[in-house]
Amino acid sequence: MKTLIIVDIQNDFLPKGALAVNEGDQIVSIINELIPHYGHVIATQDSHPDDHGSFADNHDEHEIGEVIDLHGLEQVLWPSHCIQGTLGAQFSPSLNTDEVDHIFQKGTDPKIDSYSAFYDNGHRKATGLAEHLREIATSEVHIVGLATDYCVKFTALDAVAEGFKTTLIADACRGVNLNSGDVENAIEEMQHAGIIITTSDVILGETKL
Ligand code: VGL
Ligand code: ZN
Repeated sequence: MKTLIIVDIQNDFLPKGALAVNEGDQIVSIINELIPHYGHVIATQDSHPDDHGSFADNHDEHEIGEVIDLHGLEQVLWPSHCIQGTLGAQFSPSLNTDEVDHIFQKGTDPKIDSYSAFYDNGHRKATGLAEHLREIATSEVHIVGLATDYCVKFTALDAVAEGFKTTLIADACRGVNLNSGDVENAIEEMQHAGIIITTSDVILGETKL
């Protein structure tokens, strides 16, 4: 059985959001089209407390985009985003969540960031997603969402490392591109790790409804 993992389609990552990903809104209708092609659908949510260590606002001496040491790990500083209980943390109203079977939240610990939906950035604590996928007998995951060079990449790398056959649907993702070439490099890194890179037209044509 195949599972679709929809990464962080939240208002703060869409145009006008606190950490807007360029063209992030353009993938939502593609994701809605993909959803009925999967036996199981998971959506992830970045879910930060307002004192989260990844927010530049919480470090007087530092600015957005700087890389600091956060409790022993390199951390990019972001604008405050996806704060628990805010509109920015909610799924885009355009995303069809009717068929979403399970929601996994990450980034709740103020001391450590969590780009992957499987583990925090230090690989210290699991979210339970891998166990969940094994429980429902998924052997294959397909990944879409935001952002290609952060949460999508680290979720995909952990998925393949956990032994799942992993596919990235590239046109159903968009990236931050803090440095030019970040998205291309992320896709190359995923490919080298054994992740299959495809496009939505292949998936939509493959599995006729
Ligand atoms: C993300 C930066 C900070 C993401 C989350 O969803 O890719 N990026 N928090
Ligand atoms: Zn975040």
